[in-house]
Amino acid sequence: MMKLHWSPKSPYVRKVMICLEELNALERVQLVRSVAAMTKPNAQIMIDNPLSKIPTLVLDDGSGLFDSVVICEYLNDLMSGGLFPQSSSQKWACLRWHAFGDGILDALILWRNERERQNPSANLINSFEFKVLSSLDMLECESALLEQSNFHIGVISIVCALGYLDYRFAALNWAGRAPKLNAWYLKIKQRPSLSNTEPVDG
Ligand SMILES: N[C@@H](CCC(=O)N[C@@H](CS)C(=O)NCC(=O)O)C(=O)O
Repeated sequence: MMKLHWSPKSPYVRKVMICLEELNALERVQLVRSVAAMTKPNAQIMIDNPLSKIPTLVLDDGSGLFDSVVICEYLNDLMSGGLFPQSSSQKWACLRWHAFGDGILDALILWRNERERQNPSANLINSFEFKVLSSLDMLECESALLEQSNFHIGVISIVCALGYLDYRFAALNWAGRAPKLNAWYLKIKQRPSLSNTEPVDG
């Protein structure tokens, strides 16, 4: 049985959980609640991943696989899934959205770390906000394309970024800024793999 260093709060872990559910592979993985914080390296995670990040997947042979980008593709291959389209007509749009969603998440995680410090840098906070709002503006322009898209890892990553905005940045009111994107999101978030994995405290 594989083992996943897991948390119900992490948007990157959520990508993996969505893939597992979409691929009908949930029962192949044992979830291990692991706390990962940038300032507190976790010895248990580091046995499997010296970078102390989640998600980390421990394979049946004991080796640790990371990060979420690699784990999701590994699971898709293992289960012969369709979450990583191969035809070039879909592949690059998919991988671009995958990088885009993950990139928004990277900015949000750094933003949250900064705002929780004692003397946050206004420069950094303003820069993260500017990048995230600009990303939302671009996604708003792409909402018709998202609407037409097959369900794949690119869509999963964008949904995880929007879900994390709802969870940790509610005051930003992203939905008010990007109404077409929000209309798409409200529909797609009802898909069981997405509604079952919304971030929660715990
Ligand atoms: N690029 C990584 C990012 C993973 C990541 O940053 N996870 C956070 C939790 S949401 C973490 O483990 N942070 C602990 C740390 O950075 O030390 C991925 O896609 O898996």
